[in-house]
Amino acid sequence: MAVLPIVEVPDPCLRLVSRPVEAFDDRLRSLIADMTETMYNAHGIGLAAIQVGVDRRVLVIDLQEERDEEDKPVRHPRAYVNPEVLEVSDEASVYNEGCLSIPEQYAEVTRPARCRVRWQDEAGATHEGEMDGLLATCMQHEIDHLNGVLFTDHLSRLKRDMVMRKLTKQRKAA
Ligand code: GNR
Ligand code: NI
Repeated sequence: MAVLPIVEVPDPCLRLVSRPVEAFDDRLRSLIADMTETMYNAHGIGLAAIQVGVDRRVLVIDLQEERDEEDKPVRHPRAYVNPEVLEVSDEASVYNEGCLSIPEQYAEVTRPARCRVRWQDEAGATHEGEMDGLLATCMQHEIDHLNGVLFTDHLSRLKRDMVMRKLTKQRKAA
């Protein structure tokens, strides 16, 4: 397992449409292991392969909502290969989103509150499930990455410009 460097804006690779996974082999499992380690190391709750420079339709999610006796997050990493949104709710929800590729910037994004998703696991078996709450938000954020879309694309031009200006300012200060 390895912590991989995370690609940040304005790297053009974040705008690529990732390609489906065809081979469910050791290389895929090694990519998933590295992505999982990279996500935890960066204190993220999700990560898409393109964020480590790999244009394949793979993502990992672990909301880490559960805590142990020492108040440390309990880990339940899940990998989603070739995920597809089948259906979304009319009801929307708003969440203050962040992205490891747009470091330390946050903004409220409105998305469908629930979604029905089909995906494959690392062995190629197909699963389907209804998601809500933070999982639905995170899943839609990650699937957006597979299509070259960032959370800032859901904001008004004014708010998007504000986020990008703050990022530039913060990078100059660092
Ligand atoms: O760590 C992350 N937190 C987060 C918070 C709200 C909505 C989405 C996310 S995903 C983000 C990690 C990331 O950039 N995944 O692509
Ligand atoms: Ni992101």
